[in-house]
Amino acid sequence: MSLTKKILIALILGGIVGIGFTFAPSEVFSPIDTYALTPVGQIFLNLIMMIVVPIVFVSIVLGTAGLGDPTKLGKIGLQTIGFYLVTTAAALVIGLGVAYVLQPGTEGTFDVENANFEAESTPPVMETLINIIPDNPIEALATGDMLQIIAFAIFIGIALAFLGEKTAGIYRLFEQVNEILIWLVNVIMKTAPYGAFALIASAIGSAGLDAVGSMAMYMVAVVLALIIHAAVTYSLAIWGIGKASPIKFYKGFFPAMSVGFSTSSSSATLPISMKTAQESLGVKKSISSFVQPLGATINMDGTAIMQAVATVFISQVYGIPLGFTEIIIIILTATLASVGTAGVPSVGLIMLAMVLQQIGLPVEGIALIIGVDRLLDMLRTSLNITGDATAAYIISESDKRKEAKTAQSTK
Ligand code: DAS
Repeated sequence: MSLTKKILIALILGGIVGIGFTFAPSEVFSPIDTYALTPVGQIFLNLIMMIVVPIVFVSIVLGTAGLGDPTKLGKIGLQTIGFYLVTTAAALVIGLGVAYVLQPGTEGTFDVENANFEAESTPPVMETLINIIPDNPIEALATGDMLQIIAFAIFIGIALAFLGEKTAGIYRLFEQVNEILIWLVNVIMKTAPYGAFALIASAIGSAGLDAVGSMAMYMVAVVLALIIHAAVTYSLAIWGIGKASPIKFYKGFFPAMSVGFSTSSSSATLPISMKTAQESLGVKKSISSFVQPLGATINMDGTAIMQAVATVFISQVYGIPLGFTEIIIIILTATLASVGTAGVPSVGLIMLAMVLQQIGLPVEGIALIIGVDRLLDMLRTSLNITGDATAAYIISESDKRKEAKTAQSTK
């Protein structure tokens, strides 16, 4: 049986077990969760997190050096960031549109009296952009500061491209380290079904279904917007620019989406996302190694959708109307907010606090959605990494067409 099927079965079984646990007394669920589900899930998460920093660093060094001509790096970089900004803005518009149509905050009763939420502070966007250049790359690697790791790796890759033969040995060393890391990804992926089962059973069992009650419309709005974005925005890009079948793309990328769903972490899923994009979708290694790590950090369309729906939901619950100016501020803030945050579980809530503060909505409104956020985080993380893979796929396909045209014209 293929790994994809094993993960799918694990997710379905885990979901059923998790729902079963919501009806069991906590004396039954807690020990099973504490001594079985959580440890198994955390070990799986740690195993894939263990190789994230080395694989991102090595992949980007090789990806940048592999692009060879630095002007090509500039072109790929501009195409990548352009695609990310456009799709994130589209995601926000879809999220806002669905929220205004469904009006999730006008149905049901919400306990605003006791709502309280301590927002973690996030650095101002300008500070984040300046700090992309690391003043201590070893510290960046040690602390897992993804944007700084990416910047440092790009500099090393450009140097390798310029130095060519002089540093051929170093380039070969990076290639061999990459082989080791890919071998480790393959081994770790064999544990994915067990990790996926444990993570989803624990998440659903802990969240409980009672939290879903009054939040049903909010959840429906988020899930509907996520589906529309995947079915329309990405499919149009895959079909229109990638000249390929979106169905084939999603079938090929499903294993990575299922790991993103299980882990709720774009960063943790990155090794599998890149492996799947390269092996199942035929994305060029040099482009995948550059576009996907960058996307795992700065491109989070699923998160943007949650933020758009949550902002409208909270404005409706508190009876604070949003004008056109506020809508523009939401789109700008949410697009920029995702630049500086790594793809880890529930990071979207921290960024949501930034958006709410910008437009003067009560940050404690986040307390209303936190109960169901873990479940939605699984879905939106799957979408986040799919957006990164879509960018890598269409840029790789257009690059292949350009190379074929050049080869044709030189004949
Ligand atoms: N879990 C985040 C990610 O890894 C997304 C989020 O929190 O919204 O992409």
